[in-house]
Amino acid sequence: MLAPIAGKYLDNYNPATGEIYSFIPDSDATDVGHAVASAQKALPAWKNMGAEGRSLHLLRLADILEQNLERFAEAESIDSGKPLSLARSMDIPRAIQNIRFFATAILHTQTETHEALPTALNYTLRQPIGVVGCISPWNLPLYLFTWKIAPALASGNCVVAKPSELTPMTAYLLAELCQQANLPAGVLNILHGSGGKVGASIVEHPEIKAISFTGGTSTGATIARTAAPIFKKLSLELGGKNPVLIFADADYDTMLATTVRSAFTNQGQICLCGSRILVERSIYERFKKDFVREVEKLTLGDPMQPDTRLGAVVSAAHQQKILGYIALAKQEGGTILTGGEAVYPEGRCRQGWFVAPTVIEGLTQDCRTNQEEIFGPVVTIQPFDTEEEALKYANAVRYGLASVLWTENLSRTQRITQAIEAGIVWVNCWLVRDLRTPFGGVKDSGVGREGGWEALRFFTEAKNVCISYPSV
Ligand code: TXE
Repeated sequence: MLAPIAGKYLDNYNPATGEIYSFIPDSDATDVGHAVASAQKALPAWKNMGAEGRSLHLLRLADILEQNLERFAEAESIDSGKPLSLARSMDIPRAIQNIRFFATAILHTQTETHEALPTALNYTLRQPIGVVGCISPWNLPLYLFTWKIAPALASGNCVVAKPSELTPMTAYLLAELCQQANLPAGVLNILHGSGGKVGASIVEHPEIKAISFTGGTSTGATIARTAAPIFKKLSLELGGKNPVLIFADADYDTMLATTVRSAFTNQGQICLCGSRILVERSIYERFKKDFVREVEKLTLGDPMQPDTRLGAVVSAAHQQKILGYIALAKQEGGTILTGGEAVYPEGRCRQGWFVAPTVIEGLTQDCRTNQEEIFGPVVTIQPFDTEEEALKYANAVRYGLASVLWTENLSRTQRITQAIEAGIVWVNCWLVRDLRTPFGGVKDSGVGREGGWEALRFFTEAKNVCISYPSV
């Protein structure tokens, strides 16, 4: 592990206490240049090692990460403010699963042949792109970092990767594990620093041939502006403003418990959280009462405590952004049913950045609170009268990442799943993930798909080989 060439560092905060607890390299374009050179040097051997060799390396890394699960869960919780229980049960296990999934997927790939008798046989070679860039956000730090680097490496690319400067710790620790796993030097190059500096330099570098990015929609637009004229391959996973459609015939108890989770898991800081809850009018009042009661039962506080369900939000700036949206919701005529304020827990977390889980009603679909991504523990609830109206509200935003539908009616399920503008529709469930499925959004939620073969296809170039048959 190397120091940044310019010798500059950024502060890294613990969001639950508001204290600086480490420094991270403030890397720049020079560091990117070195990372690219080291990736290029490592590329031929890594590429030519074959799927089995790469698979063994990655499986070893996953095993070592599993042996370090508790240490990584603690590090993730301290760095991001999320409950330790969540990092232990979701973030780190999923990071291990990501690596194992792609390490084994590459052992089962197939490719196409197109036989054009009597003239020629075509077959498709899927070859690694070369050196690729992976840029990930702060909400699910190691989970999303590995979701990108695992398919990139498994496909035979060498990687220059950057975690968010807000949550760098587990990616830093992963570098240590890569050394323990004897991953060849230069195969994975992890750079730390700000998006505007080192992130932009990764996107601009002409020898980095593809970028896989997850983060905000406006950052995605900036990256696309840089990458498009140099024809860089892009996968963009951006924001969401996901609707939850609840019909009166839903399995009520399961729906209620799951809707609390889909609203507030990770303090609402998951791009898949359902932040616009649309409820059929005949059950609206009942839902409202029960939902608010359940939300008020959520324990908010020290992320290290085992019963904590909501921890801190990621930064002081993000806390202010969320509180700003709550103030805006009030100006727009919304009523705060519960929450609506910053919380200062007793004890060591008094100076931390916490926001009470907040439920708002009384807003129209077109107001900013219902249109813009808040990315915090804030949801709105709205009644609807007909299926058409529910669908109209669901689709009336610029985003189209995930959606959730609660109904027992099969015909309605088929109508809505066809018409809803989203990359993912969960019917009677939420965040049930199968890593083989395509993952991504439509409209301003992104371009391209991750997951399964989609990711392996993104990180390879297809080359058609056409061999003429001898004339007989
Ligand atoms: O994301 P950014 P931020 C949304 C959410 C959130 C907003 C902003 O609405 O409030 O995005 O969050 C790097 N060139 N999501 O500020 O800035 C940056 O360093 C290259 C949704 O954290 O997009 C980090 O590593 N890279 C989302 C990564 O991009 C740049 C999850 C994401 O940061 C860069 C997180 C640049 N010019 C936030 N600028 C989801 N869909 O999962 C920044 N970066």
